[in-house]
Amino acid sequence: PRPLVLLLGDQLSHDLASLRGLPEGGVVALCEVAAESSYVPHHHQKIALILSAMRHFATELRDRGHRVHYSVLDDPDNAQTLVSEAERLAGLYGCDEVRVVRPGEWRLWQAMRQREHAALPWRLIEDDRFFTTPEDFAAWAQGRKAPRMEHFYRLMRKRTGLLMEDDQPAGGQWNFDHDNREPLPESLAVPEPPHHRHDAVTDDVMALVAEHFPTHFGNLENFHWPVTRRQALGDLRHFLEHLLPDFGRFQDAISDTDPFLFHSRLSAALNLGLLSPREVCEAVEREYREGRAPLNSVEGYIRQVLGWREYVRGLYWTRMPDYKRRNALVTSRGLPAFYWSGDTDLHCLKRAIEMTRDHAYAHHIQRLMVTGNFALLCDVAPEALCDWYLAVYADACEWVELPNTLGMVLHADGGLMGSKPYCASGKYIDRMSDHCRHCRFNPKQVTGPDACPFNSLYWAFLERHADTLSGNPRMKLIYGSLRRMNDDKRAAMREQADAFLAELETAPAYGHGEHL
Ligand code: DLZ
Repeated sequence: PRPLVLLLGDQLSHDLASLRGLPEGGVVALCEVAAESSYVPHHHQKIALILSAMRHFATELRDRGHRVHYSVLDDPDNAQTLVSEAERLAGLYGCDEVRVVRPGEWRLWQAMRQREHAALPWRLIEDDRFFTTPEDFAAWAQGRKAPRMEHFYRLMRKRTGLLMEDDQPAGGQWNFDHDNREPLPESLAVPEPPHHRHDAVTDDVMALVAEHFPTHFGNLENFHWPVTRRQALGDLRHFLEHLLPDFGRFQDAISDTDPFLFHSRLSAALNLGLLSPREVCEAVEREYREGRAPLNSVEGYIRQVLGWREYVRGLYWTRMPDYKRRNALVTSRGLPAFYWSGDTDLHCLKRAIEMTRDHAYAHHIQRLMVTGNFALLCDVAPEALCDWYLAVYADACEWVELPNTLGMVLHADGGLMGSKPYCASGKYIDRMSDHCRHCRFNPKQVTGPDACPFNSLYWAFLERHADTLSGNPRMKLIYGSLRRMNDDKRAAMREQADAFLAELETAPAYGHGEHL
């Protein structure tokens, strides 16, 4: 056989299954294609990261003796979609099959599966860089009425032995979240994040991105993503030494000035394949075993990577393509226009969007409780919000972005990702952040000209969706409070929220306008 191995932009791992046992004469192809950079208006830094990492990886493969074809975006012969470009190259090199590892999106998986029995057959290979395969997950989920991450996570702990002492969890508990909810103190020194020097490859790619995608969101000024495994390992070391010990306790805190706090920001390197989830979890566990990091930090981190990350991937592959069409709360509002500009008086939203624009990053709790929560409370349609998250975050691949946005943030999957929606009022944001003191709205007021809009939106959301949500046992308390409110107060809140929503401008869908 003379295979062409197609490597995608998020398959940059030297131990990738399709690279193993490659026969003499096999060709490895990496393809920059217009179709992948434009199906959503990806952030400048996301495109620059992926293309620079692909170009560096191609060089590493050549250094290891592989025969590599690298298609650049502006090659006039480039067929500009992954499937057609791979087939063009297979013809060019006289290859008799195309091999590819399961991509990170159902859209591509489907397109590739349709070619399995073509004259030039495609061979699809399982991705074994994760702790589980979609098949494993399906077997676990089968017959469970309500699959829950917590059960899955415990099984994964037992299976891998991570943070286990014999058959018991380290420290006698599976979960230390109650220690992980500290707001930030008045003053706090956060370590400087690692900066990587841009080499000529990254500079070239940055110029290409500025030239080809001038209307896409974001800027390139703060580009510090690791574009090689070596740099990613440097970021991992930085996280272990400087951030992990405090990661846990400040995990849910939000700062008006610091976009990163004690978060690892390893998700982009993990999702592109520069780091493996196993090596990251093992390194984090070692910090606990050797007494350098507390268990609440270490367990909290491992739960993200071993629990949530694998769980969302399992849900994605076992529920697609139906999952993407779920809209349990039947919402239809377009994306608020200020998600593309940051131009809003709601200070928490303004800062989360500005940080996203400047870094192609916001941490979990900003994504969930600020931009996500606001969209939930405004009945933004799942598709509109999901496309935004997929576009603006450097770490966003659909397998992880979709369950997190459609499921966890918008509760549109009817409760597979979370047993209740993560809706919250301005009071919660005030407790966990220092945004409100810079904001013209008052988080303690529900109605009136100075009231924080999150408050009336929150109660109006609960009212609007009472049919779907009030029977949920985890929502009982809050619906009790709503019922005890007198009618006048409820009417005033509803009016305040309706007036706000009536003024809220929405952005045109992608492809119908400019995104700056
Ligand atoms: C996101 C992205 C972009 C912007 N460009 C490319 C590309 O030119 N070539 C490529 O192979 N992959 C790219 N990607 C990543 C793919 O979109 C990603 O591999 C699939 O969506 C599956 O996760």
